[in-house]
Parts: sequence; C-alpha cells; structure tokens
Amino acid sequence: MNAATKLGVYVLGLAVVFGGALGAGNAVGTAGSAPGPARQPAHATPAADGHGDHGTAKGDTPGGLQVSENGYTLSPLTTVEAGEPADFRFTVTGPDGRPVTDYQVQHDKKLHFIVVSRDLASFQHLHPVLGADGVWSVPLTLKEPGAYRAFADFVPAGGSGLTLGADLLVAGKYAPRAPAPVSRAATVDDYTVYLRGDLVPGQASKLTLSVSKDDRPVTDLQRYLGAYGHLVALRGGDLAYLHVHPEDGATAGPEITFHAQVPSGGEYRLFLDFQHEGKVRTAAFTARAVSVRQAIQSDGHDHTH
Ligand SMILES: [Cu+2]
Repeated sequence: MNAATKLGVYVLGLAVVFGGALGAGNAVGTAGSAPGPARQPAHATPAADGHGDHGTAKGDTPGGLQVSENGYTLSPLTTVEAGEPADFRFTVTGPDGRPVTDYQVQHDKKLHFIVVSRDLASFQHLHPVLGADGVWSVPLTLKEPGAYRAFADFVPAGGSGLTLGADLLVAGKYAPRAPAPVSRAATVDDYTVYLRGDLVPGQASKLTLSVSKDDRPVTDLQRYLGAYGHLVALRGGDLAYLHVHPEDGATAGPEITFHAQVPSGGEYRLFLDFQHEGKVRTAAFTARAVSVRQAIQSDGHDHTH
C-alpha cells in the first residue's frame, strides 16, 4: 500500500514542472520567471491538476541528492532496526534553524516521504504526520539490513518545492540485490503494467503506462492523491529523484500518460503508484534513457514536444 510512484520525470509539455534540477523546467505558476538560484524541483505537476504551483528549480542538481538545500535541512531523528516497526521521526529545519511547521499542500499532502533501499529493490511511499513542534512521524518498517535513502518531497509555505534526501543505515548482514533488468512490463498482484515510450536525456519524453488485470484492460482506476497515477523515477547509481504526474486529460485507464525528462543517460527505476478497487499498488520498471535517434528507431514515437 505504500507504493508510490513518483519518480523522476518531469513534465514539460504541460507546463510542468518539476524539475528544475534537471535543468530545464519551468514550474507551473512560475513560468516566465527569471532563472533564479539553483533550486530543487519537487514534483512536476500539470497545470490542469489544479495544484501546479510548486516552485521550479532551475539548476544543475536533480532533486533528492542533497540533505540540505536553500537553507532547508532534512534531519532523521530515529535509528531503525531491521524488521522492527519503528515510529520514525524527522524534522525539516528552515533557514532560521528551526523546524518548519508551515507547508503547502501538494497532491493532498503536506509532505511525501519516500524510502527506498539503495539497491532499489524496495520502495515505500509514506505520508507522515506533522506535530505542532515541527516533528514529523510515520510508522516505518525496514525489513532488511542495508543502506536506504529517504526523500522528503515538500513545499515550505511561501517557498519553492524541494526534495531533500538522507541516508538511513540499518545494521546487520546485508547482501545487495542485482539491479532489475530493463523491462517494459511489470507485475504486481493480479495486475500487469506495460510501459511504452522512452526516456530521452535532456528532453521531455512521453511515457504511457497501461494497466491490465487478468489480461483485461482496467478502465476504472481510482484517483489517488488527486491523480490516476503517480510516477517516481530514481536514477541508478545516485538515486536522483524525479516525480512526474499524468498529463492533462487523464482518464481512468487503462492508459496513464506522463511527460518525463531525465537529466542524463543511464538506467532509471520507475515506480508507478495506482489505485484500483480501493487499494494502492506499485509497479516498478527499469528503463534505460536512450538517445533520440535510438528512441525513434525503437518505437517511432515523437519525443519532441
Ligand atoms: Cu505522497
């Protein structure tokens, strides 16, 4: 149920934005503003989504790679033990050094908290609760020892969207899993999700995900956090974080279309969260960002927008 799917892509076609860090995005609502200091992009949001006011980042650094940015710092307060349910606590401190207590809601929540294992084999998308003192808390279980990355994706009141990342280290004997191979199909429970389109470095590209259950297309997807799907992309090697949302005109399935822009070549792990029959599931793919020429040869899609 913690599936989340937001990863890294940002939507350009619609104005979207997320990405400043990827170098190009103008966030909705800030389009036309002059380039500012490097900021981190949070989610990209289609304007039609009604909450496309995140800040856009204009910089060279993708989201999630820094524990501190623009004066905001993510501070985990809890040590997690393998297999032990924890009340995980953390703060985000602001430029004044105090825990931030005032956030803008984005996608129905004040903060989205993503925890992945560094080998990208596990993924959780959680929604912590904010205390009056600015301390966030959320039940968290990390089943296995190892290295994890936690991402806090939020918009401080009056500020720009940020995704801060911090390592969580869980003691114990640990065997990293091999990266999942590139694939255009992912299975979760009785569902299969197919991926069309390619990630193209530095360019907005269209990704279409089709959801079927027991080989039948699903046409009654439910909105989850305001959208029919949430896609998170993490770059292999450093877990740069991208969060993409569906393009305008979304229907309840079977297809969900995103525009994503990745900052470089290489492999990305994509996590799609979707809700059907009252349950949120996550489908995960490994995709390789390819050059425009390769992409056209492989599927003929137009990757320019
Ligand atoms: Cu969330």
